[in-house]
Amino acid sequence: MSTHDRHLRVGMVGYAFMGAAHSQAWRTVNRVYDLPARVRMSLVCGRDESKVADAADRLGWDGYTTDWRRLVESDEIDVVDICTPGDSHCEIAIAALAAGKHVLCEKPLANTVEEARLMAAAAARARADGVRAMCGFNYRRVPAVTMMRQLVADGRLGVIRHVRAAYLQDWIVDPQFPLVWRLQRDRAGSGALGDIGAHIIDLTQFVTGQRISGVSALTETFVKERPLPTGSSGLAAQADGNGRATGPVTVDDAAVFVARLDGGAVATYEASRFATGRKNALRVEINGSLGTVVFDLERLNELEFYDATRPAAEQGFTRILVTEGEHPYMSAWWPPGHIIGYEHSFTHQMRDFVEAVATGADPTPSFADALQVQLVLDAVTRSAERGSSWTEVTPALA
Ligand code: SOE
Repeated sequence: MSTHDRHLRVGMVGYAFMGAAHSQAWRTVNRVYDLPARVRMSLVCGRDESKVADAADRLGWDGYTTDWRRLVESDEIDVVDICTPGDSHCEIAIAALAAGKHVLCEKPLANTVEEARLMAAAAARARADGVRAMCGFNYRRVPAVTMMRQLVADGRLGVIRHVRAAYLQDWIVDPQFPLVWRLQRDRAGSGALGDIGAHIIDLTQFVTGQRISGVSALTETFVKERPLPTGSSGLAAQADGNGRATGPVTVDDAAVFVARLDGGAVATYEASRFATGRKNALRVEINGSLGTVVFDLERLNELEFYDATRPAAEQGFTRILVTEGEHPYMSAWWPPGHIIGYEHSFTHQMRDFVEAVATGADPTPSFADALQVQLVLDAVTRSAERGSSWTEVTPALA
């Protein structure tokens, strides 16, 4: 059997926004990349039969089920892809790993540190049997972000002094925007902090190779009561027409913190859903002794680089167009100069995951890496609860 005859049969749980993004990537990955295994989009799972049947058809899945346990235990499935809200990650992932399935789980890994620890332990146990697990922090796989990491690793920035990261959205500025699951602690774990703050925590640790060791934080919930949703409870939800039925918002709308990284850098982080006009604005700037690098998701094909080692007369920020075959992930796409978008980061994620699973390598970020992000989220929450007091990030092995 040639390596190309090897198939990985994927079962995906959840089919909303993230499920659609993952489906697009599963559909595309073998068309773009030459990989040691072929993906089969075997089964998609959701609770509502008519909706999941429609999703299977629309997103390109061979079949559907309304029972995630059936999917996880099926002999016809090799990989379980978890795209549900955070409150079900732990149960599904642990059951899938115990059933010998490789697992890809959306971020943040879990709703609590306790769950994340259980998941990381289950992944470590399953690894001994050749089972692999990875958490889906897709922005690592934007080529400009991967290149940023390479610049740091190659020493082009020298000693990292500052990390400045912000992830800003504005989709709940309107107080009439309904109480969707992302605004409920029991479903989502936290608000802007875990949903988008987790991305910049992971991204900056990935790029710098340093881990956040302590934080001082504050969080705020600006709108404390919201109308209950009708119909969809996702990002496209509408408020209840009569405007009377409301419920409490139990998560943060914004989280701001300063941090120390274990390699000596100091950092600022801001995650907000109340940054009017900022739709999905993720910006990271890193200042080192030899240079600065800047990434802006709204211009994701570019990197700004200031190289302080160049002759004084030639110094200044250079705009690098990260679209060439020399750049990470890019040679398989289009001819030079052709840009890519948000969805490509998921294709790159599937590329790396499939390759790792097929070759027996360890995919990253591992569940242990994602547990460390969870520990940072937890330190931020604890610091904010205690009036921004300095809070060390608990070591993963504690
Ligand atoms: C909603 O805030 C959201 O879809 C996040 O859940 C994603 O992780 C992020 O990529 C875009 O915004």
